[in-house]
Amino acid sequence: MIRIQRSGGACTRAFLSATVAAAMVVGVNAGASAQQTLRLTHNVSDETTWHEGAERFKELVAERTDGELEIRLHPNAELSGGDQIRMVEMVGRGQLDFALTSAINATPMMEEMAVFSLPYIYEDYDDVDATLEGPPAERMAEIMREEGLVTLAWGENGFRQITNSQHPIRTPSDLEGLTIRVAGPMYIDVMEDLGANPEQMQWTEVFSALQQGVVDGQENPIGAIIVPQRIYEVQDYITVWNYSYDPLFLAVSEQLWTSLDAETQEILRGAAQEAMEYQVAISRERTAEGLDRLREEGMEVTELSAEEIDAFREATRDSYNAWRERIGPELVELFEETVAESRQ
Ligand code: X2X
Repeated sequence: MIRIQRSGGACTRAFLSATVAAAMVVGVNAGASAQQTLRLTHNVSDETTWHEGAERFKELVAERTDGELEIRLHPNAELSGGDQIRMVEMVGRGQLDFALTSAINATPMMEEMAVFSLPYIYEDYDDVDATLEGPPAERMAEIMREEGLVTLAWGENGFRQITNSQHPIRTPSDLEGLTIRVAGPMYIDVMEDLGANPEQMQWTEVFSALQQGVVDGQENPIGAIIVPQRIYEVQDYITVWNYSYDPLFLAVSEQLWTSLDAETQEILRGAAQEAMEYQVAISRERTAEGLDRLREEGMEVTELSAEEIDAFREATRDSYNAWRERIGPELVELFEETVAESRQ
């Protein structure tokens, strides 16, 4: 049987809720096979590749613990009232067990997390993989651990592309005056560099905001989000500008983690890594086939030349430099150098 041990110490709310939950489950299932239920929260719909990755994790854990550990999935940030940022904080404090979410949502808690999504720090998947499979990812896991989050595996939201309802975007000046929904603080500065009006908003509110014209546009990855969440129903134009990459992480609250025995930890880590490998693969597949799908759905797709991309890189340089300071130049350099080495 897998045991979540009670540890001594202060009776915080999180401690109480974890022990009460564990006691309830044990109580209900007292008898032949005691089962424990843990909660995984994520902030997008149950049709996304995030959710498919979470389901794979749940299945692998059930299989490898002979059904003793059940992971219950909670999409749409439903355990934090739709708040995708509070959701991560709750896991850090031990109020929820697992989070599967994008680095951007952890940026308000740890500004360092913005390093991944600095404009044009990555050009392609090879750049991304060099950092996520090397020392930069290890360094990020240490930073997250200080906030109570144990990183089990990295997944993929993807390169974020911009959609809008007004006109094709081909140059920075095409963004002037457009109201663009953004997910986190760094993007406010990036959008301001481009002359757009950024508006930070919870993802759960974006579809209706686009539908009602409260905002003109938004930016998100194609395979993981734009296609499965049917953004094409409320947006006519998409530009593939690869301006910012966004990884997912699957993390467990440190409070829960340290209460688990080594065997259970190993099962969870292995299952998370396998599930996220799968999640990355399907996100890339769906992205590769996604543009055709979006055309079929009636969107006008704008693809950019290398020179056109350069114009966006130039235009966003101020926010890159400002965030370089906020994140910490050494950490940014670790990413930049890892990418540069992998390109040689
Ligand atoms: O809110 C978004 O844009 C999303 C779904 O990509 C994140 O969680 C950052």
